[in-house]
Amino acid sequence: MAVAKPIRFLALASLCMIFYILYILQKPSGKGSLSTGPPSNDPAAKYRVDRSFRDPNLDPSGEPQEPLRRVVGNNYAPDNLESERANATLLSLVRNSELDDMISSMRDLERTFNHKFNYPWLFLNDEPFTDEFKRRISAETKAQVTFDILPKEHWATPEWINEDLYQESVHVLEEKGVQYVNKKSYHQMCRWNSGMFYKHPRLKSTRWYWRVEPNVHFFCDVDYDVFRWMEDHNKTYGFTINLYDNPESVASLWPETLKFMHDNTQFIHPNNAMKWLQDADHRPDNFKRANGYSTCHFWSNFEIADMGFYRSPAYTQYFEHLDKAGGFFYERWGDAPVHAIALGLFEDKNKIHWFQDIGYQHIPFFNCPNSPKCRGCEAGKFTDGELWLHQDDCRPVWFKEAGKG
Ligand SMILES: Nc1nc2c(ncn2[C@@H]2O[C@H](COP(=O)(O)OP(=O)(O)O)[C@@H](O)[C@H]2O)c(=O)[nH]1
Ligand SMILES: *[C@@H]1O[C@H](CO)[C@@H](O)[C@H](O)[C@H]1NC(C)=O
Ligand SMILES: *[C@@H]1O[C@H](CO)[C@@H](O)[C@H](O)[C@H]1NC(C)=O
Ligand SMILES: [Mg+2]
Repeated sequence: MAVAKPIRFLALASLCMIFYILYILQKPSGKGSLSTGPPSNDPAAKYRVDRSFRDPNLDPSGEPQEPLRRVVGNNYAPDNLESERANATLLSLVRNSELDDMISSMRDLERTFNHKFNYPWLFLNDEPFTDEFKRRISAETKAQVTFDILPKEHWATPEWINEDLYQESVHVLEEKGVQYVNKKSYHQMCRWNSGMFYKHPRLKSTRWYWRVEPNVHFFCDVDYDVFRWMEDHNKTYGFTINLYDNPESVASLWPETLKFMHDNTQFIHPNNAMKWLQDADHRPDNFKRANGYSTCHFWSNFEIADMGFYRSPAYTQYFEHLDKAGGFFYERWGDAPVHAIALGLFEDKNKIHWFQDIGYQHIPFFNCPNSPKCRGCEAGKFTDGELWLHQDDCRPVWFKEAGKG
C-alpha cells in the first residue's frame, strides 16, 4: 500500500515524539538506581581499585538462574533415605576453644538454609573434641553430625621442613608485617586446607563441601539447594568475596607456579583466568612484590565446591610441587591463593560462581546483596573496618575477566 511522502514523514515524526515523551517519563529523577557509575557521595570511592566500578550488591537482585530445587513435602527431611540431597557436607575445621563462635555460625546457617535442607555437618579437629563441644553442637541441628580427628600425618609438619630455616623466615616475615606468621599451627592449617582436607577418610565418599568457620554470619534466606544448583549448572567452585592478599605472604608462590606450569602445560585450561591472576593494572605494587601474581583470590573461609577438582591429577601434582617447595612454612602461603591460582589455571572460568545471594560476613568483610530475603546486613556494605580496606576488594577485576556467573 502506497502512502504519500508527507504523511509518512508526519507518522515518523509523531512516533519519535511519542518515544521521546516515554523516555522523559521513565527517566529516573536524580541519582536513581538506574545509574551505572558509583554513587557520587561514596567516601570509599577513592580507595577502590576501579573508580568506575558499581557494586552489583547495590542493585536489587534475587536467586540465581533456574533450575532451582526446593523443599517439597519431605524430600529434604533429615531421616529420608531417598532424599534429594546432593552428595555433600557442611565442613568445619575448628578448635574446642571456638565452641561459642562455632555455634553462632551454625545458628545462622541453620536458620537461613540448613533447617530446610538438612545437609550433614562434619567437624574436624587436630585434637579430640570435648564432650561439651559435641553435645552443644549436636543440639543445634536436626541433621546428622559427625566429629572426627585429623590423621596425624595430615597435620604434621613435613619432615623436609627445616626448623632453623622456618624460624629464620618467621623472623624476616614478622618484620614485614605478615599476620600469624609466628604461629606454626596457622601454617599447618593453611597447608591442610590447601592439600589435605579432601583426603580425610570421612570425606572419601563425598563430592561437595561448604566450608564454615566459627564466628561468621549468614544474613539471607536461601530457599533452594545450593549443592544441587552447582551440579545442575556444571559449576566447580562458588565464592562470595574476592580479595587481594598480602604479597609478602606469597612472594615465591607465583614463581613456583610458573616452574610447575612449565613442566605441565597439559593442565592449563583453554578458558582459564590467567588474566585475572596476572593483572598488574589494579594493584601494581602487589603484582610486583608477589613476583607476577596479582594476589587476587577467592576468600576461602567461605567455599562451596566440588572436591573432584582437588582430587584431579592437575591439582594433586600442583599441591605436591608446592608442598615440596616449602612455602607453606618458609612463607605463609594461604589456602585461598593456592585454591585461586589452581582454579584460575586448571579450571574453566565459567565454572566459578559468585554466590551473590548468600549474605555473608567474616570479619572484616561482607557480601550483602540488595534483596528482601536478607536481614541485618546493609546492601552493598563491603567492610565495617577502616575505609582503606576497600582497596582490597578484587571483585571488579574478577567480574571484568569472568562475568558474574
Ligand atoms: N582444630 C584447629 N582448627 C584451627 C587451627 N587453626 C585454625 N583453625 C581453624 O581454621 C580456620 C581458620 O582459622 P582462623 O583462626 O579463623 O583464621 P583467619 O580466618 O585467617 O583469621 C577456622 O575454622 C579455625 O577454627 C588449629 O590449630 N586447630
Ligand atoms: C559421592 O561422591 C564421591 C566422590 O566423588 C563418590 O566416591 C561416591 O561414590 C559418591 N556417593 C554417591 C552415593 O553417589
Ligand atoms: C552441563 O553439562 C552437561 C553435560 O556436559 C550438559 O548436558 C548440560 O547442558 C550442561 N548444563 C548447563 C546448565 O550448562
Ligand atoms: Mg576465620
